[in-house]
Amino acid sequence: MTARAQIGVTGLAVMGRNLARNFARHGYTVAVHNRSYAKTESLIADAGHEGDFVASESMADFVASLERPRKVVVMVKAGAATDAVIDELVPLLEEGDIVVDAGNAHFPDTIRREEALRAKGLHFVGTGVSGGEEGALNGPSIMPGGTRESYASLGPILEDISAKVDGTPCCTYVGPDGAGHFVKMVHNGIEYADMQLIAEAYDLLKQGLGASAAEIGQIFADWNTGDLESFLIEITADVLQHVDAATGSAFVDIVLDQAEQKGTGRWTVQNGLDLGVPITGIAEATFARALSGSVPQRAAGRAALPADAGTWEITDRDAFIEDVRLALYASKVVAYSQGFDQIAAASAEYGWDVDRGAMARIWRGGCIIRARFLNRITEAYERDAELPLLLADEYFTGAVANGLAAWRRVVAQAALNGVPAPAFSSSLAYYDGVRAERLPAALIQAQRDFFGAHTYRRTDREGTFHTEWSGDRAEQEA
Ligand code: NBP
Repeated sequence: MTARAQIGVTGLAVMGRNLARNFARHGYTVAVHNRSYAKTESLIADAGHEGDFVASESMADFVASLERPRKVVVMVKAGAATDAVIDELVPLLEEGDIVVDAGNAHFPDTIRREEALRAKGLHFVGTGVSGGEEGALNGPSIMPGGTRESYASLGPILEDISAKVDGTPCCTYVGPDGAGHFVKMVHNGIEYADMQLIAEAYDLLKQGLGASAAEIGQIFADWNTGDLESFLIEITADVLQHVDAATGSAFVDIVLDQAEQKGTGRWTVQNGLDLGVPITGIAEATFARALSGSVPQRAAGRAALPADAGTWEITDRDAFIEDVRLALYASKVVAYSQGFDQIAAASAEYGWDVDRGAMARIWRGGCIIRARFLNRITEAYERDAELPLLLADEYFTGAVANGLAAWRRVVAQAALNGVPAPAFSSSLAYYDGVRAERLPAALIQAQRDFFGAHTYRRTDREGTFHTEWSGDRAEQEA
């Protein structure tokens, strides 16, 4: 077996197959392998003419077909399958070789695997890949972690096959060990929030205006020509205008209203809790999916709970649509601001030094949350790389202030008319919380000191204090 392939892909289901084709279409000689050989044969039969593939049935032949230092992309089911493949690969590799896990691994697994492979002299590059099968084929957004040394040889190849926006690749070095998979996880969490906000906007337009799916689809299509322009708004317009062939109804009206998830939203929320970062937009979106799937609870609620709500009285249709648009934009800014806070907190906690502006830049193309708006985020971090709150950047402060009154009206109308808008309303609550001069957290600290002697700090002098609540109520310095 001549070692002539520049890169290898093992795991040739939809994602791996398309990534391998993408490498080949860019002129790389690609070694390909899959546990069951049928997928390898099918790739060669269907796409072999697209470039130079070297197919191997065994892992040993696959490894032997790669130039050194070997670059092996593992694209299998996240979890035990990834460990099984790594265990099979590692004895066949030599010092300096690079293993790239491009699946959706949970970042603590990536930290563990990177440490184990580093001890054997191998590079382990946990890499986020977004864009689904279409992105994998035509240019995804790629978020590689691992060592800078590995990026020197691997990075140019990944940049080459990534999406490009204004000639700039949607791929850059993210940071050590688990940083790439962490950033991909937050990307997916933000995707949850973005989708939930769009769904709430749709519901408000539907209930408020009594508009049909197709009419709302047209509203989204109009919005996609402005600040909200994004892949998710574009596909929403498309989905809402799609008609079910079997019934002739709007497609969205025949889909069961129970949203599913694969777990990256849940991981993002769990990590937000671990780090103490209030990612309320992502959390509400994740819980909204959970509520939608709570079948017995919804049946009981539907049967027993009165609405006691008002009825919509919209006199100016265009003004209401504009209010919902502004509320959607402002809530979206909050969700992204929170997600970028989480990246900053994790970067500090795990020592990653992630450049947030660069993350916004590589999400502009290829991935599910690609949007015009991300340019604004990159610009904000270019103005101040240490920006403590994205919302407080001058552009976003202005953009949100412009829609603030509309945002309040929409959230109030949703509450008054009994329409659930958890992500809209919690985003507004976050906005009001983060800008508040003083929060009722003071009372919580007092309560904690009362029942648990947890102590408190004072506004007028330094130190930590405790009041003898059950005694003479004298204050002591703790
Ligand atoms: P799947 O997640 O469905 O995994 C199927 C692949 O894993 C097949 O190649 C299968 O081999 C292999 N595999 C399994 Br399962 N167990 C194995 C084991 N013990 N040893 C060796 N190989 C094993 O494929 P996918 O949908 O292409 O996704 C691949 C990765 O990319 C996943 O981590 C996914 O989360 C991630 N991802 C997917 C998307 C997407 O849109 N689908 C987007 C972004 C990231 P076999 O053919 O022999 O069964």
